Amino acid sequence: MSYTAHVDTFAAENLPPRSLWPELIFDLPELHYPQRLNCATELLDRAIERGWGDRFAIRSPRGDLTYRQLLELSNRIARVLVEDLSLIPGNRVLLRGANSPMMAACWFAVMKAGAIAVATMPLLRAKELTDIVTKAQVSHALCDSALAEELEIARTRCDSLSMILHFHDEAGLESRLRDKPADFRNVDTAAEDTALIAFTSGTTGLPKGTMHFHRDVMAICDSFPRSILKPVAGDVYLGTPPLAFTFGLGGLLLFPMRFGSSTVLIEKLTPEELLRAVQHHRASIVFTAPTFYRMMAPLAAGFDLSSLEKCVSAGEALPVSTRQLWKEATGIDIIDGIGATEMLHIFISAAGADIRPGATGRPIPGYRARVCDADGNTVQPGTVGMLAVQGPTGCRYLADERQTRYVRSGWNFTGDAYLMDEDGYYFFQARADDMIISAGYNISGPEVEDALMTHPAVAECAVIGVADEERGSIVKAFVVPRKDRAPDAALARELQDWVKGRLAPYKYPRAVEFVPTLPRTETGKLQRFKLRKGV
Ligand code: 3UK
Repeated sequence: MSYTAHVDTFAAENLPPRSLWPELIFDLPELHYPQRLNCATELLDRAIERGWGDRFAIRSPRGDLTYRQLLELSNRIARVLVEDLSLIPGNRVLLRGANSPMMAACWFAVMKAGAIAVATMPLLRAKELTDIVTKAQVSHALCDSALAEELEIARTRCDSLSMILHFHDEAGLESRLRDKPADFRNVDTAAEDTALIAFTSGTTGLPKGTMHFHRDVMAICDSFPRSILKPVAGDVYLGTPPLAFTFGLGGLLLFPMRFGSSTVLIEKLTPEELLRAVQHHRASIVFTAPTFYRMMAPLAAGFDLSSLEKCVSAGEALPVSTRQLWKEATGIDIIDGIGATEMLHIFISAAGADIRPGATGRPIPGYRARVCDADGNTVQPGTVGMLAVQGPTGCRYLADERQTRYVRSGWNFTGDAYLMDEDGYYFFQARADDMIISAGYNISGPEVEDALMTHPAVAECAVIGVADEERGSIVKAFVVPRKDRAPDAALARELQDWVKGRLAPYKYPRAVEFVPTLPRTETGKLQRFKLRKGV
């Protein structure tokens, strides 16, 4: 590792041993990168060399930045980090803020300085921040002044964290930028130097930190967008996932920058606000979660969405009924894609004529996948098993024993039950922990949800197994009814009959509970474990 540019060698020391890494494949010529690579040089400095300096890189309610302005702002922030806060290459820098131009510039500044970005979800509280700061031994933090409080509490519990600077604060980071020159010499990092540590929340245990290299950042830009999204320079990207979630980092920052497009960064969006923003900014590409498409569909007619061309959905399975509702409302067939923090971004997807409703798609060029039995052997097409994937990116947990659970025999096991058909299309079944075993039958919670969601009275729903003396578990549905339907026993019966008419009858929900909302993460994922625990 003598070629590393990291002076602080924490990352290299805490990577899993190479023998526990997944096998990495670089089949495609566009995924061959030089040994020395800094993703900020590639995505930002190069953009100016390509003549994109005067194009808008970022648009936002806080103002717009051209590529040149974004470069200069990032350079100044990098200087503050290095000259004022004694940052050295390899240090971990926590980034805390909702999506904004400043958050994006801070991310690039950290890359330029050869440090490691640890971006955190805006809603995290002191306890969660403490766990992350401690685990990643974070030394510096750049934090939106509006979110300062919880981080200050965390700081009192974290010895490693010595420097916090607030942005969106004239007395904070902004005051230091004024007298900094607008140039900066990027640290000449190695392609395999860690660029970011992305934490995955999970439902149990301490958060896991996934370590990704400068090369990985480029690899996601040169796979999903090139083969599936097929972007053009005039594209305008917009969406909801936070930059702290790698779905958002890729879709709302890295991909647009790779292709000279612009991105709209807005701090918080409701479904209605997202539609209004598409109309206002004439967005052509939207990234969001399935539930957002579902909630936007009935509102879409009230907006001019003529600029919209491509809609990407990830984070959880896209119900067929949601795909249909969105297509009826806008004429657009959603691009579903499964990604994971461990893999950095999407690895199975399909667009255009390749879309098959109900399927996530096929492994995207650069990646390969298979469906395995409990021993890790590939099963026949049409058989449900565990999904395993390989590609140019993969799982490397920061000092974590769970590495050997995710990576086995060189393959990444995402924890998802999948089925591959004869044509090589991959059909999501359930998270392994969301499979319900009732009276000896294997029932996929999401499959029952899909069936329920085709009923016109169902706005949203979640299906789990609850303990039952006789059957082991029974299927229980939590249903958010549409406003115009009374949540009563008659509706519950109607829904049960609806499922019986569409799926094998043993899958119908024996219990139905009506609720006003469902518990979801900041990234739009259903928290079925909360329903199981009854919290
Ligand atoms: C589930 C899906 C069915 C699946 C992510 C795109 O979601 C992302 O990362 P996370 O680490 O969660 C990973 C898990 O989420 N999942 C995601 N997408 C789909 N299930 N269909 C889908 N389309 O269980 C997976 O193992 O939060 C998504 C890009 C980057 C990401 N980090």
